[in-house]
Amino acid sequence: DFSKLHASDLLPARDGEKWTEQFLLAVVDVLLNYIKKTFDGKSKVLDFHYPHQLLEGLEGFNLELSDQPESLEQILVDCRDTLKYGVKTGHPCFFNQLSSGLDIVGLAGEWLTATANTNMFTFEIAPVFIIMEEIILKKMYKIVGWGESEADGIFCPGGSISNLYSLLVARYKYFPEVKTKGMMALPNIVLFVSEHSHYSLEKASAVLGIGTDNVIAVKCDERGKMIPSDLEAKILEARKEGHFPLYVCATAGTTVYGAFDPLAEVADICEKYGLWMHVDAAWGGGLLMSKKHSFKLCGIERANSITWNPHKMMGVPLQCSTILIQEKGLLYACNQLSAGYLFQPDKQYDVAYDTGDKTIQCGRHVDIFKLWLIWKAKGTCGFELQINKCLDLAQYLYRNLKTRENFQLVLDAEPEHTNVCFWYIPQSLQKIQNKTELSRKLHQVAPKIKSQLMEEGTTMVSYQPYGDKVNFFRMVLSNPATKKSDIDFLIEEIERLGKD
Ligand code: ABU
Repeated sequence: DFSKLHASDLLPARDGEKWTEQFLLAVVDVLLNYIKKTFDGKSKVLDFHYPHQLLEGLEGFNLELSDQPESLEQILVDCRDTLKYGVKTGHPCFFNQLSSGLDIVGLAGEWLTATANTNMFTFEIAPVFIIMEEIILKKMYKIVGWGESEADGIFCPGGSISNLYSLLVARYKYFPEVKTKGMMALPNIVLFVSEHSHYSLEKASAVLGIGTDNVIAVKCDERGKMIPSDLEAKILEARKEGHFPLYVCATAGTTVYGAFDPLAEVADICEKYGLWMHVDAAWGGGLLMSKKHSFKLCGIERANSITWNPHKMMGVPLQCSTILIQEKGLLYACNQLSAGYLFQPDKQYDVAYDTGDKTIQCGRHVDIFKLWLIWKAKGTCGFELQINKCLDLAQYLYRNLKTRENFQLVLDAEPEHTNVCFWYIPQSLQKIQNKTELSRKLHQVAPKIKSQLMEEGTTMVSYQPYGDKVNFFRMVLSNPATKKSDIDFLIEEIERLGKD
């Protein structure tokens, strides 16, 4: 019974050890219950409530803060309710996001990380984690096909920030004076991204003062792959107009279609015109772990920089994202400011291990440990197995949908990644001849089904319009816990809720 106990009874309180142990065991009990439910296919994915309901408070779950301390009993109830009204992103029927699953060893890694509660900016306060980061980054350089000693990299908060780093470092490589003089000292630089690339490249351009107007969209084919001839034409056009073509971002695994750009051809063009080549492999990078699927990223070894998020296909708990830079020293040169209070040059160890000065942050969360621990626990081959399994399931879904008359695939081609995009077309819509009316009605189908799925809490899958295509479902698989029966269930649910 924790009803008479408060935070002040826990360590460092005198005699706080016993209550600390009991309280933490009770918290672990709450977490274990949630974990068991997460893996129980019969449990709900979510218990959906609207923002106003959460703001008003639900059956003893009050999010408002009080001036007086609440009992530890209430704190435990709050822990339970926070999980209860959240979304079980590790549930085998959660298909909403590119990152899903709940890796138990990774979870243990997060618990340890939170317990260590340290900061990645200096070796002096994160010695073990810094060395782990170096070891894993070297492994990743090797996997992408770079020599392990001459490359560089850093773990950072998410793929968008990794992409921002790539542009920041590319700009510095061509114009180091930007660090001191700013954008006024530079010609009008432009960059090239595919129509299907992630929006973070435009965001990075805005943040770095390059401007979104200077992000040039390169056409894609019907599968969502960048068309190299259009890239070349756009580079030449930009040159003619007096711009400075600086950077190309190719994508390995686009967010919606899961497309892989032709990396070798993009590399040829970058080499020919002297542009920095970045590969956004936030989503597709995991396929490098698979002997069966890594060929889809052929040419990535020629990139100057790569974004790769282990929190997506590799199933590492959020967040775990990397930026890899082929040229060693650039990250430091670009970002180093040598703050005297933190990065003293006369420490007793090699201060190159104070990786904080490579970053645009100061404080940096320890994202490395969970990945290191999972890698230890399952080995490289464990990642390969889980990635192959997800790809097999995507193929199963694609082939299944092909046989169903109420479903239409957005791309009628075997999936390259785990993205499978499709429309559900209820019987009543199949009779409509007028294209405009059909589009208008079809556009409403996916959001309606999605909202019902969420209200009932049985499964979650994403949808979006794309280009000239009205709202369609985007199914993605990255959770090793998902089985064929979960895919069947999703299809049945869409049919159940969507039929006339
Ligand atoms: N950073 C892209 C994530 C998008 C998604 O999970 O759908």
